[in-house]
Amino acid sequence: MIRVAPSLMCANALHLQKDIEDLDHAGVDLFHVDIMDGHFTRNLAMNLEIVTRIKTITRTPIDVHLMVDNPESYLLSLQELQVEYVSFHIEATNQPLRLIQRLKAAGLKAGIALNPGTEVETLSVLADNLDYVLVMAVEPGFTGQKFIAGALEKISALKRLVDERNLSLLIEVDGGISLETGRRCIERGASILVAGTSSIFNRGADLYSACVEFKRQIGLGVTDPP
Ligand code: S6P
Ligand code: MG
Repeated sequence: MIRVAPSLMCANALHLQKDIEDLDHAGVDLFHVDIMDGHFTRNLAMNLEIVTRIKTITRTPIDVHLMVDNPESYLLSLQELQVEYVSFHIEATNQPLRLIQRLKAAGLKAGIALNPGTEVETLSVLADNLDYVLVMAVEPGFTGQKFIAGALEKISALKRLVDERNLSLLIEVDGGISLETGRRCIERGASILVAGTSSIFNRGADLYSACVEFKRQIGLGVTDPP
């Protein structure tokens, strides 16, 4: 099953609630929420306060992507907020296994994100403990960047790992996902596509139609509008 996770960093902050409602009507699977600290990446995006508000208007699972130093310090708050998925960057911690175990003990799905320059082999001893891996197809920090083709080989390498070890971990891809790059990621074994400016938010159409059309064109079933 392929899941579509719109990145709410790409939504219009002036009408975030309307955008979330439109995306929910279009039948998205997850909401991808980027949290940055200005240190790990040179930008700021969404924060825990916004996640609290988002949780009051949707039941769609929240997929938090932590692009922060010291991701351990966010654990308690994310647990209290009852978000469903949390990924942190392996480049940001010295004790990834410990953090994975803590996330899972808290009842959250645990993922590790890989910067474009980080090899899949880094995950070799961790993969069995993970619910998902987030492959960055752009350098973290900004929307609207070009898809880095090297991400495709990383997806294939992860898929081989999954098959060899009979793992159930999901492969999520984030950055520069368009119809074309999204299809190529699916062919390689990706199962969650982060949809941003390249796929739905800058398509010109209203957001509901853009999302429905993206799902249809990428080969996913589309639920009828309510
Ligand atoms: C980038 C962030 C992403 C973006 C998304 C934007 O640092 O992690 O989640 O929001 O990639 O999509 P696009 O299509 O503009 O690259
Ligand atoms: Mg992200």
